Amino acid sequence: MALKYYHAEPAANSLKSMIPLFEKGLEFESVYVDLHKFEQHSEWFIAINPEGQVPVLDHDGAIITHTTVINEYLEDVFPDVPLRPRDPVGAARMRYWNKFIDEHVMNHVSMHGWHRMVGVLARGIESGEFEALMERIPLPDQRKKWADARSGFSEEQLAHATAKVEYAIDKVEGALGESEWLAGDNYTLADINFFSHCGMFVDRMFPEMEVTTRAPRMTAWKERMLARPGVKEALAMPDHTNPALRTFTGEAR
Ligand SMILES: N[C@@H](CCC(=O)N[C@@H](CS)C(=O)NCC(=O)O)C(=O)O
Repeated sequence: MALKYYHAEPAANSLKSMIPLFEKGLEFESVYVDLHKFEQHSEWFIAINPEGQVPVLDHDGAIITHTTVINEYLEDVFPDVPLRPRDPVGAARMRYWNKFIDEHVMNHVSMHGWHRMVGVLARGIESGEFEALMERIPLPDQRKKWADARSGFSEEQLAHATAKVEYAIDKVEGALGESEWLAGDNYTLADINFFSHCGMFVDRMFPEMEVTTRAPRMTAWKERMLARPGVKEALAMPDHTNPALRTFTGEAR
């Protein structure tokens, strides 16, 4: 049994499938893909994932992509440490949250991240070289996202994304008034999903939202997440982000 995990920094999608690997105590070979050097669009990586995105799980040669799919796969193959409720209603609740986060949270937080970080990176690339890099991106939506990040997302796009993030925070805060974890009494893949894409850094990314006062239950939940052994191990993985691009507060450097 050999597991290989291709990933970038421990944040967002790369973190989301790394946490279950650690929670389940699985041994895996970590393969770092350097997004700053566009390795995700290089020939060797496209041969593994034709969509040119991380993360990717290789299990004995079977290639699994997309974090929610990877996490359910890990659950099916390695169920001993469960991160999905075993009863169908609990599993449905968890999947409801995963669908909500994948469709209504992830891309909106990501737009702000790209605006602040990838935009700076993309604007640092000479015209001509940038267009050549764009040609190597297999997914048309992703090509557009890179181009938008370079020119800067519009105020309207960013305001819409902010409203989606605020809606998600309030929804999560409400749910945590009903149960300790998002999908009920147990820590599940839904918590891991929301933490990786939003809960882990939303207070730093949007200080004007005053998240700690607006969402005290979510703030306490974040501490419970940070105390999880798998979360600790995943967050301790190397972070090669160029410090000049680590601008969660958005100041130009
Ligand atoms: N739906 C995919 C999204 C993967 C994704 O957006 N990965 C990002 C990193 S967080 C990526 O590879 N970005 C680089 C690029 O698209 O050029 C998943 O859940 O795995």
